[in-house]
Amino acid sequence: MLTLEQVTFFRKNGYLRLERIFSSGEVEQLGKELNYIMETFCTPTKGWTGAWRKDKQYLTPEEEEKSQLTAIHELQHYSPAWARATLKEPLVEAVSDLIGPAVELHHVTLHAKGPEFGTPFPMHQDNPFYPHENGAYVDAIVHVDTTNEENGCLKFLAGSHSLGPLEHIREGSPHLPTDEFRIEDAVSCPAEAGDVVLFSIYTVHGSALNRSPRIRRLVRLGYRDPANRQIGGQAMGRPGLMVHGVRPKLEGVTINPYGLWTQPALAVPAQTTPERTT
Ligand SMILES: O=C(O)CCC(=O)C(=O)O
Repeated sequence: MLTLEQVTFFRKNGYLRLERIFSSGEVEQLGKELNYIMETFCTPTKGWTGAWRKDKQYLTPEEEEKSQLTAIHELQHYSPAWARATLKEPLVEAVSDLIGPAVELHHVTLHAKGPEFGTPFPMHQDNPFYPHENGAYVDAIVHVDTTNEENGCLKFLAGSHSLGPLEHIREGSPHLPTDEFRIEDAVSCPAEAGDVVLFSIYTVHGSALNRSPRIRRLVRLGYRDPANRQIGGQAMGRPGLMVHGVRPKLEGVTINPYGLWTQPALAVPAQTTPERTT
């Protein structure tokens, strides 16, 4: 599915935009079911916490006060359009070209930035939120809305995935020191509704405020090599849907009748990881 050029771009930069994975009809249905979920089950918050919120790179005091984020996990438990999205053939084929052949869905998370004061995300890796034994893990951001500089598109530090797992500040939501990892140094990755942006669990990324008059809705689908065992954090202990290939047999690892892992203790010491709430 991916061209050699696309694979080379991902290996070098740690991210890759895939155009038009979802048709306009599919995006419309995804947006409709997402709006229902948000209206029915969600309460907006101010977004990620921590001392970074006082850093003028990200927020003025007024913006800090008014910033808004709507988040919810596991949309596939609420809506068939989102259940189908996790299995979308060109998407899972692309992910399998990067970490496959076997690919397991790990989680689904919505980040909807409110209009005018849609909260920014400080530079971070996703690894501290759901650390795994290795880097065979790709996040796929489904763009329900078109993104640009005005509404807080994704921004990446190109090549930063090669740094491997980094220590994060853990006061508030895990994030990197704002003076060392500056959002100004990141490459913007604007995308159209229906596009998907892939990035490594180790790629440093963030996004600025949504200053546009409209909400900005992105949904993250986390995919991993099923042999890459989780160490802690979000969705720990829960096997996911196989979306490409079949589950390999791993020594001592089974799924019990409750649908949860039975597996030997990890050789890697468990890290203290906060539950990701957004
Ligand atoms: O939604 C955004 O703008 C940022 C998303 C993000 O940082 C993440 O999903 O890890």
